[in-house]
Amino acid sequence: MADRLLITHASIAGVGELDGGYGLLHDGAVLIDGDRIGWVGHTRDIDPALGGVRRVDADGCLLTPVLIDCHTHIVHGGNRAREFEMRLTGASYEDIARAGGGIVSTVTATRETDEATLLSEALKRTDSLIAEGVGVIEVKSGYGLDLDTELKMLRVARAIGRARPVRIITSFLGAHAVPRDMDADSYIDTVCIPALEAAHSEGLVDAVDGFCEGIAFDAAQIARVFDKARQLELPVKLHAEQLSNIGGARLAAEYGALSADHVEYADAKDAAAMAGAGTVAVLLPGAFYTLHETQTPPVESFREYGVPMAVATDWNPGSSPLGSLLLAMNMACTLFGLTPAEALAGTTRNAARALGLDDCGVVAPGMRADLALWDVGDPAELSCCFGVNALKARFFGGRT
Ligand code: DI6
Ligand code: FE
Repeated sequence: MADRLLITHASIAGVGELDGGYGLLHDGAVLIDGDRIGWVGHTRDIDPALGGVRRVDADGCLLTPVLIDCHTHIVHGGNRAREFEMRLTGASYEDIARAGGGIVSTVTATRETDEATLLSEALKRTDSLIAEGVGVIEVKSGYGLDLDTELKMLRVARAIGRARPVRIITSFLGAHAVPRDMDADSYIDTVCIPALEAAHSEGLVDAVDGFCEGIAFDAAQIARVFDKARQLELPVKLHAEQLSNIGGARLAAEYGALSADHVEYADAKDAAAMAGAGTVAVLLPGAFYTLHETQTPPVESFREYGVPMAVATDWNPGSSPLGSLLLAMNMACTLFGLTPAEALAGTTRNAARALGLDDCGVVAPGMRADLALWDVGDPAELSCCFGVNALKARFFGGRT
C-alpha cells in the first residue's frame, strides 16, 4: 500500500475559493495517500479507521499548497551586475539593450557556458526557491538564440527536475531577442521556428513564449511562432506590454494563451480580451522594481473582468535578479496593490493555471501532495513580512 500520512491541527489555506479569499479551514487535517491528497477536513472528523496512520501535528501552523514560480529564467550564464551600476547612473533598460548589453550579453555568456556549469548554477537558484516552499518552477530558454544553445538550456531545465524534488515546466523562448548578426524576420523564420521544432521533437517543450516589445519582436513576428506552436499543439504565453503597449496581450488572447506576463501597459480592453480567453495575467514586480518603472499593471481592470492574476519572480540576471518568490508576493502587494490573499492565490492556484496545470495549486482531494507548512498564524504574514522565511516543512509528492 502507498505511504500514508496525516497532517493534523493545521490552519489550511486551501486557496480553492473563487471569492478572492484564502479558503481557510481552522484545525484542519490532510490525509496524504502516496503522492496525492486523499482527504481534507477538520481534525475532529478524521476517520477512526485511520487510527494506525502516521501523524504529523502541525500545532496550528499554516498549511498551503507548495508555491509555484510560474515565470523564471534561472538557466543562464554570467551575470549583469555592471548593468545595475549603469542603471543607477541613469541608463534605461532600452539604452543598455541598444548598446549591446541586456539580453544579448547574457546570450554570449550562456553560449560560452557548458551544460554542467549551467546546471550547477541553476541548481543553486533552484535550492533557494525550494527553501522558500516552492515546488513547481517554470524555466524558459531564450538566452541561446541559436539551435544548439536553446536546446542546451532546455536540457538543463529538464535535468533540474531530475536532480531536485521539484517539478519543472519548460517554455521555449526562442523569440526573446534579436541576435546581433541577424534581422528579426529572418531570425524568426530560419532559427527560432526550426529550433522550436527540434526542441519539441526532443520532448523539451511544455509551452511556447515570446517577447513582444519594441526592443524585441512585433505582434506579426510573434504570431508566426504561435502558428507553429498551434501546429505542434503546444500552449502559448507571452511577455507582453512590459515597456509599451504594442498589442501583445490581445495577440496572446487571440491565441488562447495560458498567460500574458508583465502587462504593466495593458489597458481595460486588453483585460477584457484576456478574460474572454481565460488568459492569466502574470505580474512580475521584480522587473518593475529593478527597472525603476512607474506604470503599474491594470489590477483594477483585471479584477473587474475576472482575469486571474499570478505572481512570479521573473528571476533573470538583468531586469529581475530576484531570487525570492516570497519577496515577489510582498512587492505585488506593496507596489501593485494586490491583497495578501490575491498574492497567495497568485503563487498557487493562479500560477498553476498560468502553466496549464490542474493537479496542483489548491489543497483538495485528488491533487498532488505538494504542500508547504509555515510557522505563521495569519496567512497575510506570508506577504506582509519580507526578508523572512517562515517555512517549517515542505512535502513534495507526499514526502518531506
Ligand atoms: N522580459 C524579462 O523580464 C526578461 N525577458 C524579457 O523579455 C528579461 C531578460 C533579461 O533582461 O535578461
Ligand atoms: Fe521574463
